[in-house]
Amino acid sequence: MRRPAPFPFLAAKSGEPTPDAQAVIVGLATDGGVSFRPGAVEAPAKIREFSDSIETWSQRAKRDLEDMRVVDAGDVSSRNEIADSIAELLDLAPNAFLLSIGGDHSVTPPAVGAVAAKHTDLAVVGFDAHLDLREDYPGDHACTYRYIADRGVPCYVFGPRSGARTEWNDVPKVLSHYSPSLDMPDTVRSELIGRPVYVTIDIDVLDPSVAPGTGTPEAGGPGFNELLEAIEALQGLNVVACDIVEIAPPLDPSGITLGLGALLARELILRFA
Ligand SMILES: [Mn+2]
Repeated sequence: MRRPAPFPFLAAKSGEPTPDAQAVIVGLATDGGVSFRPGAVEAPAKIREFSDSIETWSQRAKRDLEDMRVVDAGDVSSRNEIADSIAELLDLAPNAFLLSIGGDHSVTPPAVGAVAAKHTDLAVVGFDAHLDLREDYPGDHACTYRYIADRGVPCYVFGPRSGARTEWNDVPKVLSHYSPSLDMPDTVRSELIGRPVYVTIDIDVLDPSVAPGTGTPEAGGPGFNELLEAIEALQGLNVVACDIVEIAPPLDPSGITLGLGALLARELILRFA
């Protein structure tokens, strides 16, 4: 069950996706999987609000959202409904690029499951400060890549600098690639060429000085431009869907992280739709 957003993301039209939509935005407004500080449930609405403060034109992408058919399909507010809702959106607009705005990182496994059902041979590229390879955890946003890999979808994760000893030990068994750097080696790129790709961006991959408004910040991360460069380096791959997760508006009183999230959402649509 989706409910319409009170106002749509920048330059998007509120409503149901049409077959000719180039991009579909959906909010996954749930944070029941957090282990520490909640608040990500508010991110879809707040990122839409902040999107009003940025331009539709991107000087980096040399493209304007106003020239595109972008639909904002509203919000899903229960994790149990994510898979069905995304399957429905992919049926309505099979050729559209899908951008999900979370929510905590526990929204990603069901979203990936729905996308993998439509796009065989799907691979996941993750940007994250955390390994998220726990087998189970009170807040299961710490199990994200484990759950996805258990479903047979390979995970390539960039940026982790935090994990329990057991998680580090499991890296070679569970992940198809891991690197602290955001740069994608040619060997990984050649594995991904020709297959559909889902990109999940946990905002805590960034240094907390850049993106402080998140539940489990981890010092020692890259800046925003490095993330944009890593995303731009994915062009040429068949990126069919992305998500942005773990922005927590109550922890972002200045709005730095929300403004950054809105920019990131715009760039993803302009690059991949
Ligand atoms: Mn994380």
